[in-house]
Amino acid sequence: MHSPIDRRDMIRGSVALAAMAIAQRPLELLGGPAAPEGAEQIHFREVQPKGRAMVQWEDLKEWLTPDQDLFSVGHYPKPSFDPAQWKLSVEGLVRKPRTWNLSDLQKRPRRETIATLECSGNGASPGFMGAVGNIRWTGTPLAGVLKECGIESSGIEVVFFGADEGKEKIKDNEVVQNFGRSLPQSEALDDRILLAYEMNGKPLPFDHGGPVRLVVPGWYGVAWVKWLTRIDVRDHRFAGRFMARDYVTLRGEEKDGKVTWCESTVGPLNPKSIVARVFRMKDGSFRVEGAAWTNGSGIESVELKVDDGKWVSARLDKPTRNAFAWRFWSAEIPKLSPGRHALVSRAKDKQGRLQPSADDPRIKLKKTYYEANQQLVRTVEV
Ligand SMILES: Nc1nc2c(c(=O)[nH]1)N[C@H]1C(S)=C(S)[C@@H](COP(=O)(O)O)O[C@H]1N2
Ligand SMILES: [Mo]
Repeated sequence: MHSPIDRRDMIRGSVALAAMAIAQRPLELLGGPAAPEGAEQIHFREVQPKGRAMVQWEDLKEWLTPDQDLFSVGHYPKPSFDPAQWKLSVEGLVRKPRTWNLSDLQKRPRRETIATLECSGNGASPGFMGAVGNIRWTGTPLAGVLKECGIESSGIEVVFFGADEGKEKIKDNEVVQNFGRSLPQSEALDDRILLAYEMNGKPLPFDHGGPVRLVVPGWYGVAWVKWLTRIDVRDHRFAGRFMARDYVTLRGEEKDGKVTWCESTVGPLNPKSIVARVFRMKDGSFRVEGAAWTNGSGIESVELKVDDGKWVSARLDKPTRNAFAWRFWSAEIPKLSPGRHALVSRAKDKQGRLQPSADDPRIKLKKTYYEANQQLVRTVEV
């Protein structure tokens, strides 16, 4: 059993109080389900393991994920460099190659965005189901920096390298590589992509890629290169490990009774939702709360199903102009008979994409664990 108030809750509580004190903040920043008065939280039978920084769904209270609850993923040993000496170079097929330091970037136009960061492995196992967070990022648009350097038209690919490196065996060669991911030139010039130097209003922590990381709203985390030090514009598609060997989804596609297999690199987010918290209200009804997110199209609707019942519409929390942030949602269940019940949600995004069930061919014929956006069934006993 956990003590009713642990240190994290206290930190979270004080963050919430601080947030309330800033009354002039836009309403959308305060969004988030308050614990309903006099309600009793019902815990799921499936227990989410603790121990690693992640969203603990049953504790989900704040729309903006507190720093200490944000997961962290690194594939190579953490890089060692003096953050004060940090530099970013833009090179390759550009007319004016250039190097920036942190204060150069901070003098450029400042842009803030709230965007959900999700690891594409999130949801692949019960121990890794909170690798997502909704964060306020601040930085300068990448597009301005690229335009200033003047990308050549032959520069079809923009490759982003982190300072972290490791040995890779490629065919019969063992070579040292930096963490690298790329975007096609047309995507890289999207002015919503940031060279971010702040997270939730404070300097970007080293663990999350400080002093500067790439923030690619609407894309899976693997594209959000941390400890960004080099941008290389090239005339060939980049096929480094994290584009072409790892973070590749293998899916079977059935047509006319025949399955063809397709490998694709992990890119933009898929629609996803989760049942996070359940309450028994004073009047005996139940309230279910959760979150939903997708690529930049935004969430269109969330539905909830109890046992073998019909899908019913959930209420989406206050709209936000920002399609890259997750939406909180809630639904009321008038009555539940004593015993066990299965609760499941599904999100639809504005592109009309529906979150698939676990037995949907899109999931059943997916052989790799990335992009695990299948509906998650949660069980309660009342
Ligand atoms: N340089 C570098 N950037 C990286 C990674 C990495 O290993 N090295 N991991 C990526 C992956 S897979 C994810 S999910 C996100 C996680 O970001 P976070 O650690 O801030 O949560 O960072 C991405 N950027
Ligand atoms: Mo990831």
